[in-house]
Amino acid sequence: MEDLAAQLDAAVADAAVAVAAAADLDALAVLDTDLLGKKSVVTTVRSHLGGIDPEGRKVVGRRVNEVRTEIEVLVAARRAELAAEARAVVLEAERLDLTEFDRGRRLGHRHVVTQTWERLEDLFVGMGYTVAEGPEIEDEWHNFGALNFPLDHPARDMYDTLYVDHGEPQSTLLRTHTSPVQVRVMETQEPPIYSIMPGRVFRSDTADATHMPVFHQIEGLVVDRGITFGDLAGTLEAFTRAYFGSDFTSRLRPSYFPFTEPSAEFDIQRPDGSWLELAGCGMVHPNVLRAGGLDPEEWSGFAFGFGLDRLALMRHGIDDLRELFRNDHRFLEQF
Ligand code: 2NM
Repeated sequence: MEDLAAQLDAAVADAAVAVAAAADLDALAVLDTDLLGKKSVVTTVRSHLGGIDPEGRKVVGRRVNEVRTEIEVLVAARRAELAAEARAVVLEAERLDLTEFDRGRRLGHRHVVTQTWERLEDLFVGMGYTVAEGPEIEDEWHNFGALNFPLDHPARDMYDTLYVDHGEPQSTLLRTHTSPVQVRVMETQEPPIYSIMPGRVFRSDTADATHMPVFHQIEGLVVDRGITFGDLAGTLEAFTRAYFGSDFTSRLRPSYFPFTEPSAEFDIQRPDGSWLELAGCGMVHPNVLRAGGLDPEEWSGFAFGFGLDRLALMRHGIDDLRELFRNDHRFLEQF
């Protein structure tokens, strides 16, 4: 009996050393079996209990249970310790470097093209214009026919049109300009019309510093009684001073568009005296008024079209259009 008690005491002491030395959870699992399983001291001592007197059996039996519990506690404590270490290793290995995104949790802001878009809207709304929008997928009539591009007219080749596989061949397309919205406004609204049409347009162009297959335009349309070329020039001059500042001025140069007659290019002059081509414009062609359901004897009007992206580039001195659409926030956050 003495002997069994000594064996049990030694078993606890040995267990404490072995458990502390267990290097990982696998080693600890093996040790758990050695210390408490079928071949362990605890189990062996218990199997000898039958051979001792009832009084001694009670004492040694109680001691067996105590030792068993002590060893279980040792193993459980070491298991918790090793599990915490293993978890710390995993967490460290899975750590993500998020410092690039943690610059004071600043709010995002609108894209530089959106800012330009909204600024132009504000400016024209301030001059009494309404804002109109229309579909990006158009029919051939609204994009070309109604705008005085007869079928097979070479001017259609000025645009690298992206056609949509729907209906008759070449009957459905991604709008190449926002002008079809102007036709839709004439169809649905009685003059006087003072509207701008901002939007996304599409051409089958290869991206380079000055072209993108998807870009943005803002066009304007005025139709009223007695509208003249002087009204067009005055409106664009007022726009120039409001948008760029009173140290800028503008001029019109003769040009050609199928939907306007006469047609002109609109240039602005910077304070340093240099000229920059900014937009196309003209008096709405009588055929276009008729296509919109208006009588050219009663109504006249002017229209103009700006490239929105170009205005954004100019304003910030950016020299490559592609930069705007790379979605690199380190670039875009500058504006
Ligand atoms: C431009 C240049 C010149 C224009 C004309 C019309 C409409 F529908 F009234 F005929 N819409 N847009 C126009 C005229 C657009 O963009 C460079």
